[in-house]
Amino acid sequence: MTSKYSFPNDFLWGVATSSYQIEGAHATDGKGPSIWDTFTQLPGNIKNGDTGNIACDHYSRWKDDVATMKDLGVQAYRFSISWPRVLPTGNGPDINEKGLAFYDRLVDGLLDANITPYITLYHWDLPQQIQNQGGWPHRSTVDLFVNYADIVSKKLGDRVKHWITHNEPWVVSTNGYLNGHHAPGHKSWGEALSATHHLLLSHGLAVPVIRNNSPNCEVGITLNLCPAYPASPSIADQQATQQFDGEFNRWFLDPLFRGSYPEDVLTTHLSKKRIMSSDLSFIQDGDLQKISTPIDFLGLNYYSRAIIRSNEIPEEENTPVEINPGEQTDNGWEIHAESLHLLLKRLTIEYPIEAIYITENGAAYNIKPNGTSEIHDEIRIKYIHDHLIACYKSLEDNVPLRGYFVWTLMDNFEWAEGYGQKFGLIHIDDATLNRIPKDSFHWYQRTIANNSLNH
Ligand code: IFM
Repeated sequence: MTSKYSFPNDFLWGVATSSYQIEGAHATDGKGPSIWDTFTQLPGNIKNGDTGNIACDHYSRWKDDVATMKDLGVQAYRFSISWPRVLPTGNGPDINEKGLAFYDRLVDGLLDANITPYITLYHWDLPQQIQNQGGWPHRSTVDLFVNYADIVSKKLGDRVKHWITHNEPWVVSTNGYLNGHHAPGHKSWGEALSATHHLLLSHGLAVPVIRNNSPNCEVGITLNLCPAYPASPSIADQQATQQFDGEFNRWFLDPLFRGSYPEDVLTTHLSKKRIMSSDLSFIQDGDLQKISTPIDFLGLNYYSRAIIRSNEIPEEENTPVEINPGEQTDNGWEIHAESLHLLLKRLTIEYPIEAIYITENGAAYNIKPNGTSEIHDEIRIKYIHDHLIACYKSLEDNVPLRGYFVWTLMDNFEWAEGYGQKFGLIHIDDATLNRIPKDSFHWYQRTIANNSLNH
């Protein structure tokens, strides 16, 4: 690093997307239904009744999108594979060759454009048929995922050398099986905890399979982590913060990097009767060893921190709140870049993590074109700029941070929020699906070209 905010020469700049959020269904090419196809059809689940049926139509427009990424100058593109596009019922050997061919062409197109593919195998679009058989709370889904990982890595592993098994297992289990905000919309502690375990187990079992099919590759998993701070110094707030950290962060980090679930969280689940100890039989002998199979990197998705106020503060401890949330993005997430720096340091101190990529970071700002074909989103530029400073400081602190992927390339289907929340560097015209690069696109382009924030 030579001048202030110049990044190391091998620092990787990228953008990220996911299949259901951008591709569009194109079911006539053989894709089977996913749980999101089902969930979005049910009235009331998604704002404005939006669906991913068309999304950004990336499935048809991928060549133009790759050309745009080349123009942006990114060295890497993180995208996900739609499991039911490859295996319509979720199970092999019933492969949809047209679906697999789509990703084959995309990988070749990226490599021709000098963009390294980073593939996420599971970004939430579970084949509906697997959900019909019980979904992630059922152990049978583990083997089905490993089989799917095997098929995809066999086909693409000669060219793809960076693999992410799962995206944000916390969201899959919590939003999918505990609070019902996401597909399949269930509400059960028992299901949520067993889903988490099976997601992690399927990750651990897929790692050696992918390595075998893709010589000299890197394999990791992406977690969304959220640093937590007590709103006041009261004991109750500190305990609630420890509990939040346990459920949100350590429940995933500990099994992956230490081979055990955090005892304090298990005790809380049992004492609050969220689950009975007999129900924990989904954790079988040897599972944690498999889950903690060493990996090459951790993918970190960072957006915000949490400020925790206990709802059980005893009268004598009624300490006034000392930390209040600061400015927020348009979806109400507090902007706190320094927490990313502190989180990165904590990860390297507390866990044996070889390398980290920021696999997602970005902001929802719902700015529309102003009548011209320009979108002035300085606030997104500031958000990304400040988080890159946090990355820079982390590199100075010797965090093994290898790269940064903006979430996201283009405005897309933001799950239960529909198309209302816009995280993209590129605006998509609702009527024509034409792509319009925002000011943040041009700013990121200069940042990559200079490998630096000094421009
Ligand atoms: O859009 C999502 C993405 O699919 C997973 N991480 C968070 C993003 C913003 O909510």
